[in-house]
Amino acid sequence: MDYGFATRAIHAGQEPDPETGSVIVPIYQTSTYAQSEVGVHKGYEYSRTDNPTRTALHACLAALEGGTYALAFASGLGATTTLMLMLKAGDHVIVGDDVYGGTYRLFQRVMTEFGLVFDFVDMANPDEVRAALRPETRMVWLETPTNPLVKLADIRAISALARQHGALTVVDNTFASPYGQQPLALGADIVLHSTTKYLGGHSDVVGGAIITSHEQAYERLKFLQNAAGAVPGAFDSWLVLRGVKTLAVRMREHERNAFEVARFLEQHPAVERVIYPGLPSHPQYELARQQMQCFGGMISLILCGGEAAGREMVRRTKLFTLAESLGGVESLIEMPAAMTHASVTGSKLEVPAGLVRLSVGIEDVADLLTDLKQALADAPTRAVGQEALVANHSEA
Ligand code: P1T
Repeated sequence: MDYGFATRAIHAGQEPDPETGSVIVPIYQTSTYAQSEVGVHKGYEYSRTDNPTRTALHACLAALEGGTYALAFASGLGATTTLMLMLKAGDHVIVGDDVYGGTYRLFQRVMTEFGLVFDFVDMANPDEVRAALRPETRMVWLETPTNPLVKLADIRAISALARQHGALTVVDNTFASPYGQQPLALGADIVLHSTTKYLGGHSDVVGGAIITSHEQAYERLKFLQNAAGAVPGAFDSWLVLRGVKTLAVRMREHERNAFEVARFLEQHPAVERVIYPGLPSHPQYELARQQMQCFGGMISLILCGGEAAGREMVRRTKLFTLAESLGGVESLIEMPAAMTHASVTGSKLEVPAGLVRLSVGIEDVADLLTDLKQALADAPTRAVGQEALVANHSEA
């Protein structure tokens, strides 16, 4: 039956246990499974290959992204590494010019050593993707919205271009979550998640996932998941499965709070620029409305006082904890250039030193606004800020 999103999040792959009636999928904390004769078993041999708790998570994640298959990994980067193992020396990958710093580091400082070739282009402009395609292009890799500049890519247009060329499109859907955006329905071949973020939702687990309906890609990835071994343990699989049950309600609250925070910041005299796909001021607002069902809780901003003011803001917030990561129920704040994206420094992907990133949680929004207000109380405002920005520039 074709259940709605919230129903699938709670039930897909999670029928009560036929033997005990357990309503919740048990944590099968075992590495191996008894065989009655050599090769005769109940579908499980060894937990790197398969584990029943992980199997339930696979079914649930596939149902949420509208895919046929899903595979869970020990981290988002574990999933990304496994996807790279589908390629061989000489293969070319087109990547967005704004991606998570760890993704860039893996591609540029690890995978190039194995002969893979990466081009980083502005995915906001499909013509740049078209111009970058080469005979040996095997994969187009995009984040939308991007981390940390919250730029969008037109999934439908780029997937169509890649498909014509015989290349696979991979969408890192971590920022939007499957509640906010369904890349497979828009033509993408593979969806990737850091389940550490909105899917887990409680900042208590590190994990990753790949979802696809592409049978050949799945067969290869399933083989590689076992062959390379970056699998999550049973308890971590269970934590993600539990987190996902409340994904729909959490995402609605993240979005509601993020809207209020974004509007508050947009009005604040100390704020130079706010980037949130739900704001009409976002340069790709129309695209956001077309391809996203929920704009999520990620906001980036630049203060009039530049980097110094940003550092002061993140030092002063109390409810917004200064920490890497995102997508949990609690609000976080960070400065990507010095933290999550330190590894893009000096590259084409370098992000503004003064950029501040908020992961808006689901606390009472009045408390979040009060916290931001006090953190910005002494920040340089527009007139003063112009001078500060000029000063920053001349230093560079
Ligand atoms: O941290 P890990 O579970 O390995 O996921 C990597 C990853 C992949 N894709 C995106 C879009 C991500 O944001 C991340 C991880 N990001 C952070 C830790 C961060 O604070 O941005």
